[in-house]
Amino acid sequence: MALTGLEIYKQLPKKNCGECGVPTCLAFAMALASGKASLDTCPYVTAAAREALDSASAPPIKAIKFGNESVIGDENVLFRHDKTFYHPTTLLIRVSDSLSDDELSLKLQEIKGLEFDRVGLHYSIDGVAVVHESGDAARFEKVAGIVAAGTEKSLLLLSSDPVALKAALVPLASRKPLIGEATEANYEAIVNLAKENSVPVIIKAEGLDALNDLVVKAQALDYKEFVLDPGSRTPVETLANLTHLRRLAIKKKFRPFGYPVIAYTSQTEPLDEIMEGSVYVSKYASAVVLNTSTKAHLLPLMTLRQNLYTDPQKPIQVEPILHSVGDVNENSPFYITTNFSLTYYSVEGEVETSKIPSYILPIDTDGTSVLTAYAAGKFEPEKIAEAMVACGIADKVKHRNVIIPGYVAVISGKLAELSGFKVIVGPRESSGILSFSKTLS
Ligand code: B12
Repeated sequence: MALTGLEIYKQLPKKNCGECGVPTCLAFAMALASGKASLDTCPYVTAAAREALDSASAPPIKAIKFGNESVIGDENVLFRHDKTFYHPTTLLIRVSDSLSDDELSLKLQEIKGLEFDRVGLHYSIDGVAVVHESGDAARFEKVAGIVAAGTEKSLLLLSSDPVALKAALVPLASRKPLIGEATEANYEAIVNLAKENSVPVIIKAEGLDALNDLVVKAQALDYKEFVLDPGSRTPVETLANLTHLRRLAIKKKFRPFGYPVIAYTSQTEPLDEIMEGSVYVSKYASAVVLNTSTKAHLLPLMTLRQNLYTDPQKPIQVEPILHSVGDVNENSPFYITTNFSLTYYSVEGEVETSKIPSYILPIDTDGTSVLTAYAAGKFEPEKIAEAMVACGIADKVKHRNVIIPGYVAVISGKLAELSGFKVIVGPRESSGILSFSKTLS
């Protein structure tokens, strides 16, 4: 359980020096208890007090790092609107060691192709989970080696046989894979294997009570790089467990559950599987292992993930400079929009579809949509006219036409006056740009 402010205060030096940025040790203790301060800012805390206060100052969910820059956990809130989410769910594709060499090579090829660009961001799968199902330790080791050679992504090596797991892990230890799974039956061997190789390990038990008991026993081995698996494999049970685990970790600061959680999809139909994966990405899996490696299935899941893990207070933006679409020339149409990525790429996509090489100038509206920016005074004719001069459009085109979004038709008169350009009011929705573009010329 989390310590109260007064319990923390008892451990502090009580100098009231203010060097932590808070005037008194009591106020500092209260800030620590509510997770708003870090113990590191107290220059006089003793080692003994630090040890005692560890649970109060540690984040509610430990950050676990593995593989190729995968970081999971370290979340502080239940809902994104409470603050923000930090570490997007790591998505791993399951590869069984029962696949033949040909099937394996096809699967790896498919995984390699899982790269997407959307709204100016690059999406990709984070890792591959090699699952020991063949019953043959040598095959598991071989498949793990082939997968490691075939991808630079993060690795998860999954076997409940400590001997097989060791054989696969040792040659790949420098890749820092996540390993699993430590169960009641094998946890000493597997947690110690993880500890010897400094890799994180999955602790798996059926249900939350058993998981709590096993985590406590595993922690007694003096290792804490854990990822939790509550054992459920149906969507309803998994969702319930993920929700309980996240609530207990964040709301109750229940330390045995202060680790990231992994979930495995169970549905065999790809679209059902993606729906299931979407549930786990939304609430509250830190990592999800999926069967499908088909691009069309995974893109919606990655889009959902990107939406959830985007801080709405910091919208994704494009650079507010003159952009060229296609092989522009002095007759190219000139469009104005905002630098909110979603807005810009909606417009850019349609302009590209029109196949008319065009200029687009996104105005710096702090990444807000057309009407949000207009309502907030960030899409004013004065600002647009200034940006038009700054980007030098008058030297790039011989016409003097500027196309503005239909939603802000109201600014056309003032913009024409300030810029000296003829203002053409475009359609309200970007989907109208294709037919609108045919009326130009
Ligand atoms: Co707001 N907000 N909002 N908002 N918000 C809305 C825009 C709206 C319409 C809600 C309403 O009252 N009905 C009003 C604006 C009213 C008006 O002026 N008519 C509104 C208001 C009033 C505000 C606030 C001023 C409220 C307040 O504080 N009093 C604040 C301002 C914040 C600030 O910066 N100070 C505000 C705040 C917000 C938040 C919560 C922060 C988010 C902002 C997210 C963001 O912009 N990054 C927000 C949202 C999400 C919205 C909402 C729900 C959606 C906006 C959006 O993302 N649209 C709208 C309501 C709605 O539209 N349903 C209200 C999607 C993008 C892609 O649309 O930029 O318009 P878009 O682009 C489309 C078209 O315009 C067109 O293509 C795109 C696709 O069709 N297009 C074209 C774009 N560029 C171009 C260029 C050309 C040449 C052409 C032809 C077409």
